[in-house]
Amino acid sequence: MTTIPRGSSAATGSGEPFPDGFLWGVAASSYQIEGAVAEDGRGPSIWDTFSHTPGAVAGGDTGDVACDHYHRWPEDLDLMAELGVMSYRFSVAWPRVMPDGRGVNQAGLDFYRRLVDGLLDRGIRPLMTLYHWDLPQSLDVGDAGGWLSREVPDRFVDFALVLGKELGDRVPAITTLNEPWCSAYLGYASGEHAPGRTESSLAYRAAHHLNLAHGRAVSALRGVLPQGADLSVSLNLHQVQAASDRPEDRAAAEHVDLIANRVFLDPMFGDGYSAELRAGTAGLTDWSFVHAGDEAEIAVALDSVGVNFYNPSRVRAAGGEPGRPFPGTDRACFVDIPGPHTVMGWPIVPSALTDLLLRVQRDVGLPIEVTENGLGARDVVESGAVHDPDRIDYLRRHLAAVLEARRRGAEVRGYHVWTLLDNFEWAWGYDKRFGLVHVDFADQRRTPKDSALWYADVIRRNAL
Ligand code: GCO
Repeated sequence: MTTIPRGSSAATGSGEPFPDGFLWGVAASSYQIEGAVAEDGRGPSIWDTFSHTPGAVAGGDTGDVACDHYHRWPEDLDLMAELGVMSYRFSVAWPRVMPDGRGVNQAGLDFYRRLVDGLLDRGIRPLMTLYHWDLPQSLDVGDAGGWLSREVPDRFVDFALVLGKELGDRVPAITTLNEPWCSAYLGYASGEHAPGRTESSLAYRAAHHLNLAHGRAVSALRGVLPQGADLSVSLNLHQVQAASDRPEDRAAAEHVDLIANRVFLDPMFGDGYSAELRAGTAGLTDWSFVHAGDEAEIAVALDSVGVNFYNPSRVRAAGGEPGRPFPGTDRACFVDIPGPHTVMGWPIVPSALTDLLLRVQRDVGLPIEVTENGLGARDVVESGAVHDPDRIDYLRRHLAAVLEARRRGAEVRGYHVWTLLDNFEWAWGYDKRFGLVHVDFADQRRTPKDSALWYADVIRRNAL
């Protein structure tokens, strides 16, 4: 049993208060923490397949064991309770509940019922993510499988309804998709994520079917959830900057905003796929996979919106000096942003979070929760403690950015640190640690870092 050392707090705050009722949370996802990948009837996901593909993940790491959260969840929920966490954003492993994407595995469903009841027993609000990338492998067969298939949105509705009927009476908040941009563009254009496809044009078909799955699931859930259920989607919108004032660089930034952000925002919250988007991608796709009525099905009413943010992006027009292509297009390349960076190579620019939250307030106009924000580092345990001042500084500055966005009109009602436990960081494996709590993957020992003590103090005082 891990306990939070009493009395030791990383630092006293500046005193800037958050509003009464502000939701302080942590976020995680099934494949990154659960392990037990073949236990109690769980079937394989596309991430089981991908992580076992030689060369796909740093160090050959997989989610086979991860944080063993499938067995250790009571201890982990106790840790959250000790920190004073009020909201836990977790995701459901689709293949644990529906191993072949069609039949229900009651043992898998029972795990999530125990987890949810454990959260409620500890006074922690469950925020359930339906899809955090672990698509059942059985739904990704052949070249036109997975999110390229028009059948998968309906399988997703089946999955959403199983969870809605089983847990809808006790889970007050459900978010349909986590970062559909990653699923579509990293999964089908760059190949950095499962299923590892590398054709830019495929990303748009996948993005559309993810949008369709989202809209259809929300409509279906409305029919089985109690009044007052909060339905949302969690987006990692790019806060994208032009590398210069040159017209071609500004055009590249606008193009990236179109294909990476508005490809989701416009159909979900606006008026469908714009003529600008269709024209801007004419070289890659004809959008014939969008059927009559699809856009109306996607534009369903939501109750809130989740924003995942780590850093802004900066792009220039493609061509000229070499650079990392932006997934899904041959018209833009990433360029670096000068200044401090994390070990992930991500720039630290808290003001970009303020700008993004104000954009979401303007373009979406729903209550906002920051559903992910955190710092990856290479933390080490020294004499039973983990000193992570960089993470404390990162979190403090981004929470200050949330306060600034609130001051300027963004209705931000909650914030979730990514993440409670060091875990499987996708293609980076276990080398990059985002947790408030250090995990020794050799013996699963949990050690709260200084940032956990600092966060507990912020929660207690409801102030920076
Ligand atoms: C994401 C995912 C998380 C990551 C986290 C750190 O945003 O990519 O939702 O699963 O682990 O963001 O990269």
